[in-house]
Amino acid sequence: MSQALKSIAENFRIEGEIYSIKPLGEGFINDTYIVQTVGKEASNYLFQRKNKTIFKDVPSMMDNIQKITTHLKTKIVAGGGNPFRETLTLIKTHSGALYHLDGDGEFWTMCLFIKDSISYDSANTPELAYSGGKGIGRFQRMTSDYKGQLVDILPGFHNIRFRLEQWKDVLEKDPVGRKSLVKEEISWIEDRRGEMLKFWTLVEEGAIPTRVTHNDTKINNILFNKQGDVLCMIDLDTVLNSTVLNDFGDAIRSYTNTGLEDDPELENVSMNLEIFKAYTKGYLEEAKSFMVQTELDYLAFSAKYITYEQVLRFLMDYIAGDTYYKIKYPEHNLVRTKAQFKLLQSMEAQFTVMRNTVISYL
Ligand code: ADP
Ligand code: GN1
Ligand code: MG
Repeated sequence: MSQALKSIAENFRIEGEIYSIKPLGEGFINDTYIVQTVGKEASNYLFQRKNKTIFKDVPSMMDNIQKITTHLKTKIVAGGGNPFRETLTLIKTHSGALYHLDGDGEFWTMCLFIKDSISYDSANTPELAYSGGKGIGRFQRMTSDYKGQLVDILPGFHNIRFRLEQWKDVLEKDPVGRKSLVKEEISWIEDRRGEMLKFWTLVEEGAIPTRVTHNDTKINNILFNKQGDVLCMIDLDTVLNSTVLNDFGDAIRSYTNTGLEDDPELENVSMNLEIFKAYTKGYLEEAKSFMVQTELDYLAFSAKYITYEQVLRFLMDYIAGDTYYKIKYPEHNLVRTKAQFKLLQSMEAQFTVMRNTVISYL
């Protein structure tokens, strides 16, 4: 175990003696560890070095998380649930802060590790997808009456107008000379910009309302118990006010993919309609009570929107020289781009059925 990591972890109010710190998870952004302790109150903790290049205001991010988890805990307790399993519990430092700033200017945070929980990298069964749909639907329903302010810690995160401005900039700069290698991929973005901007205009004009949203609902950001029922949403770094449709769309992008997000074998990738149906059913059972008609009208479209956005973000990072996402090999962002585009095409081919599925669950 690294003594440097141990001495940082000891700044937090943990129970027991630290005996191990190990890397955890497949996240692309933060560095994540599990801290295990021994002793009378032995426990496990999730310990993270936040990516300060991406999260430019970690203190506000942690305040957002504390506000939302506190709101959720009140509701969970009122409903007879377990507030330490059904949402995250942040662990403060000895001085009462929600993060520790180390000598190198890095931000560290900690929360309780929820024992006997499972996260998946793919949704293998409709039952799991149904449960996941209920999970984000419940998270959104329970936060739909939140009256406090959240800081917009990632301005323009799922705003395609903003993303297309970044895109223009990257294409103009072409910093590593990759633009000429991806002419066809660039046309995928350009061909669809109109319909994507039309959707976002509805959000800008308020026809689609903004609410508390998670903004990173891929399947490994939700915990299940061993029976396959949902426990809670995790990875709350991106909680902010946006449209709930992005949460639905991002989950569909992740759950329904028959291949991997970065599958090099494109024939593996497609949208599994059975998984889509199950997720949508679970989601709407929890969420339709607070949604307005325009949200319901665009629910199926949101899957295409977020998948398009992901194609754009991966391709943009490839052209930019791989500055945002962690990569495992040089062409990784291009492989991700192609796999996500294949998924988008599969959604486009099945879009009528997707819309009819939504209508059938209303
Ligand atoms: P990243 O930002 O790197 O994606 P996450 O917060 O999603 O980090 O954590 C990475 C993985 O660690 C998750 O996919 C999940 O498997 C596990 N995990 C995260 N938080 C908890 C928790 N509180 N309890 C149990 N497991 C967790
Ligand atoms: C990132 O942190 P992680 O791995 O859960 C990214 C998401 C992307 C996702 C693609 C803050 O999520 O927006 O959809 O990768 N998070 C951030 O897998 O950019
Ligand atoms: Mg994560």
